Amino acid sequence: MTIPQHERHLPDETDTMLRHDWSIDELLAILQRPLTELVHEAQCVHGRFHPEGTVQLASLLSIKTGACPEDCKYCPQSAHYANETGLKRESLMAVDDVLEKARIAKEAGATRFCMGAAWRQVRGGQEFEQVLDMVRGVTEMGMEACVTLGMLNKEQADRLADAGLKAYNHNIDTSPEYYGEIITTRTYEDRLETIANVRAAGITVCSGGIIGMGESDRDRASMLQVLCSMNPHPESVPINALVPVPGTPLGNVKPVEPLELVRMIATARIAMPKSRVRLSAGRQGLSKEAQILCLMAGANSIFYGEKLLTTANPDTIQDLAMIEDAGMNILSDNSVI
Ligand code: SAM
Ligand code: DTB
Ligand code: SF4
Repeated sequence: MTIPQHERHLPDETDTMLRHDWSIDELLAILQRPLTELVHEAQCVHGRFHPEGTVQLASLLSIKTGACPEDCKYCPQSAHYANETGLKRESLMAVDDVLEKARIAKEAGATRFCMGAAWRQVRGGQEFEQVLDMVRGVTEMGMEACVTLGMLNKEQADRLADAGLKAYNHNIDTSPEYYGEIITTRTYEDRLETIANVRAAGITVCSGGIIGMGESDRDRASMLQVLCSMNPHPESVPINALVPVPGTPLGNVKPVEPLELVRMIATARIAMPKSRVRLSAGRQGLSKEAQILCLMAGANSIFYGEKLLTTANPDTIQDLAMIEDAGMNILSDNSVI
């Protein structure tokens, strides 16, 4: 049997066309180009590297909710803001319940199933064994399994790889310069180390960030610079627009202007041509037309299903109609990326 290229994690000839030495200034200049020029260039890059024009549908499930010891200012799951957000904490879900949700997501058309736990880090023991069973179950169903569990050491990454994990999501969230304004309980270095452990285990990397937290354009360019200096580039790059959740320190922040999201996606597409750029949190606040503009600017994946982790996402019927209106095809076979 021929193993698809991306399964082998081997470079192919297009890798020599990828750059890992973009400067912040170069990326900032791209981000600030006249919009139509920027989108045009992103479309050209997208067409060259993704001629199939597919959109990947990734469903999300919060398998352990709330009571997280970290203080990420955007996050409704942090224990630091629990009194204000009123979010109900829930312990780790049973494996069968998770697999039932995965089956429903698959029936609805998802090809990736991403399970998120509000942990600072993975700890060994029964709960981790349960997560490994979830990964095995989702993989056996023929979906790509992705998890996001906080920090991870090498040994844990190896065990997840052995269980069949396709991708690990660990976002850098923002620029190194702005990071201290948003999170104080773990460092940027900690994040990069987890990502390196994931990569070393042969699991694909899903890493991106959030816009709309009060950062500057330069911070956005700097965040992209960190991502595209990784070699290889992260296979998936989620670009989230902040969902301002009442009770979190960023709960009153004005939602990001949709065209800023378009610019961020287009710049990510140009800097990381082969990656799947995911139009992630924040779609509830976007019109269908703004979302289609994001797809035209190079996004080729969305979170699919009525819920993200704790907040709402557009309904599936609406999303399928949007993709059809955009004239794109839904990725139905994970061997094509
Ligand atoms: N605890 C794990 C961690 O932080 O790595 C995994 C779950 S955490 C919720 C995953 C990512 O979701 C965060 O890194 C952040 O980028 C994104 N996120 C969380 N809350 C968000 C919000 N209100 N708006 C946009 N993105 C958000
Ligand atoms: C990512 O970049 N965004 C997702 C996923 N990775 C885990 C999470 C978005 C969370 C939005 C807020 C919530 O629903 O709690
Ligand atoms: Fe915890 Fe992750 Fe939320 Fe930060 S983003 S508070 S680590 S669940």
